Amino acid sequence: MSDAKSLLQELEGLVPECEARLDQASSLSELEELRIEYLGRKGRLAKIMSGLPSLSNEDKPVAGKKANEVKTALTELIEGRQSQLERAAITESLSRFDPTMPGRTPHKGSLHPVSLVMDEICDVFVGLGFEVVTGPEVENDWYNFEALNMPPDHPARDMQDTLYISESFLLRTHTSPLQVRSMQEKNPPIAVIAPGKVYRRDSDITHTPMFHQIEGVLIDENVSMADLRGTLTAFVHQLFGPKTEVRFRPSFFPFTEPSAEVDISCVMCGGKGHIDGQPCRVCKQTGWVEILGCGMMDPNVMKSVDYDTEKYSGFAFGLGIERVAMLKYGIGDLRMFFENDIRFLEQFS
Ligand code: 2NM
Repeated sequence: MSDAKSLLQELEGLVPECEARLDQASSLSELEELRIEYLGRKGRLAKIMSGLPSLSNEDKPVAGKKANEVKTALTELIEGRQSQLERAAITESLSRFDPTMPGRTPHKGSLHPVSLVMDEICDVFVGLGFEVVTGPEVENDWYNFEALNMPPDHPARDMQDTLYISESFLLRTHTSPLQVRSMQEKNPPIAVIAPGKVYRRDSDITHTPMFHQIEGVLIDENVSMADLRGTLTAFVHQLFGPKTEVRFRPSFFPFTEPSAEVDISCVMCGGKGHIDGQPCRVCKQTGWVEILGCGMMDPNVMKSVDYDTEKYSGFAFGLGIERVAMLKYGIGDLRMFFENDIRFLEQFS
């Protein structure tokens, strides 16, 4: 049977002994070594406590209680020293911090010019009371063609080379299917714009198989060509400045009748056709550039969504984002948008 008294003495001795050695631990790793020496699984405390089973039954709980007290005291001592060392490390590193050193500017990304122009155009139409709608890029024949006055045998389907996914699914060739969906969901008055990616089987220096469009539609009682003209003129003036001239030329689209194309005075030469005596390459000396297509909704489109063509009329329009972005930023080559050259993209931050 071990001597309870000597075990208790040994236990009590641990605390002042450890305390005396704390100052020698001048780093966190040295302190960790000290912790292991005293509190580790094979440490001093554990070693003393291995004598516990041979104590008498009265002495065991006394020694157990003492052991716990010693363990708490040692832990507190070590943790106290630990926060002391940590604070010292922070103070030390701050003393080496030079607040007068120039900072390193983090690299900041920028929005793609197509996104910038898309956002800007949406903002203008939202300001005019339109709602922005988005939807699937994979469509079926009915939404992409049939509902838009292009039945299966319609020659207008040749106007766009469609990318088919299967017999009945295709990649939308314009964002008009979104307007058809909006019209199905809501009765007039309705004013929506649909921005998004569109796909056509076309690829050369002025065409990419994927590009971006915004199309819009407004339907109410007594909507006229004058409303169309006023709305699109307001839009052009906000996007290109109030001095920009606007002209409407007769054109054709399957979903509108009558239809028109809108030209604006050339943003490069101001409509003069030349710059410093040199011919303007943006408008090819005509003084005008085309920016969008539009027209009054064909009653057949309204019928496909069960709108009352006696009561309602409307206008619709569509434009290509890349084209507008080229005009706005003076970008000469469509391919720039798709190359992701950081030197090009950085210029739009
Ligand atoms: C254009 C030109 C003219 C158009 C028509 C529709 C819809 F879905 F409402 F019928 N959306 N966009 C439209 C009309 C688009 O793009 C040159």
